[in-house]
Amino acid sequence: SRSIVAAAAQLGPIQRSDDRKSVVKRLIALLEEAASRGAELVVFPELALTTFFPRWHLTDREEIDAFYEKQMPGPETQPLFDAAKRLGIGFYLGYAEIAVEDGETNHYNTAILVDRAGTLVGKYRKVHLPGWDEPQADLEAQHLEKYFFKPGNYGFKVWKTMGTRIGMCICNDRRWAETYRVMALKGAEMILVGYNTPIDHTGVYDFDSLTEFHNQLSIQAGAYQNSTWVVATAKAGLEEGSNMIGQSMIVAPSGQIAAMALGTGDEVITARCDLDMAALYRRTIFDFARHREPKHYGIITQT
Ligand code: CDT
Repeated sequence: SRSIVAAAAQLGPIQRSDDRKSVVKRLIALLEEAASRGAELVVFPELALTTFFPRWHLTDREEIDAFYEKQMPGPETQPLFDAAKRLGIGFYLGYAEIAVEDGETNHYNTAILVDRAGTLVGKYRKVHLPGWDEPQADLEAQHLEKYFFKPGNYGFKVWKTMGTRIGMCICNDRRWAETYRVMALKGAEMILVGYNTPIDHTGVYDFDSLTEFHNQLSIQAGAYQNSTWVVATAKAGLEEGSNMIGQSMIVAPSGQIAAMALGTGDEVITARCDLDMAALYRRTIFDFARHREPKHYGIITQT
C-alpha cells in the first residue's frame, strides 16, 4: 500500500533573545533526527523561527518587522533548505511573512510546503486569526494576532506532491470543522498544522483547564470526520513566561493517535502513514459523494 513516513518536529520554547541562526540550527538538528528515523516529510510549528510575539502589544514598526521574513528562503533560512535537500526530506514551516501585494505591504501568519527535492510547492496564510486587534484590559495574557496579521487570502488549498495530496492550516484553524472539510473535499489525504497554544489562552479557568483535551479533541475529530491523516506540531514549554502545551501528534484517518510527543522540548515523533487509510473511510462511512447533503449546509457560508 502507499505510505509516507511523517514526522512532527516539536520545538521547545524560543525566547526573544534567541536569534534566527540558533533557531535554524535547532530546526536542522530536528531534521537530521527525523531523517535518521526514515522520515520523508517533517512538520515544524507555527511561527517556528521566533518567539510567539503576538503575546505583546508592540508599537515600534521596526521592532515588529524584525519578527517577519521578507524572503523565503532568506539568508538565515537557506541552511534549512540546503539541509532538507541534502537529506531528501520535505517540510512544512510556519513563519511570519511580510508580503508586498499590489504596492501594499501586508503581514501574514504563513506556512510553506517544500518537497523532497527542495522545491517550494505551496504556501498557506492563516485564515482563522484568534484573539484581538488591541490589548484587552481584563486579560492577564494577551493574544493579539488580529493586530499583527491580516487574514489569509489563499483559502485552503491542497497540493499533489510527495506521492500524496497535502493540505495545510495553522494553529487556531485546527479547531474549525470547515478547515478540514474544505481540504477533504479537495482530496487531501494529509493535513499539516503547526501551533502555539498557551495553556491560559482564554483567561477562563474552566476552559483553560481543558486546553490539552480540546487540542486532542479537535485534531482527532478533524482527522476522523474527514478521513485524513493529520500531522500536528507544537511550539511548547515555558516561553517568555507563557506556558504552551506540547502534545504534538500524528493522527490517523480513524482518529487514532499514531504517535504523540512526551515532553515540551525539542522532540521528534514519527509514524508510517498508510495513505490508503484515507480512501478506506471515504469508501465507507464518509463517502462524501453518496452521503453528504449540501443543500442543508447553506448557512455555513453565509456571513
Ligand atoms: N496561535 C494560535 O492560534 N493559538 C490559539 C490559542 C489562542 S486563542 C486566544 C489556538 O487556537 O491554539
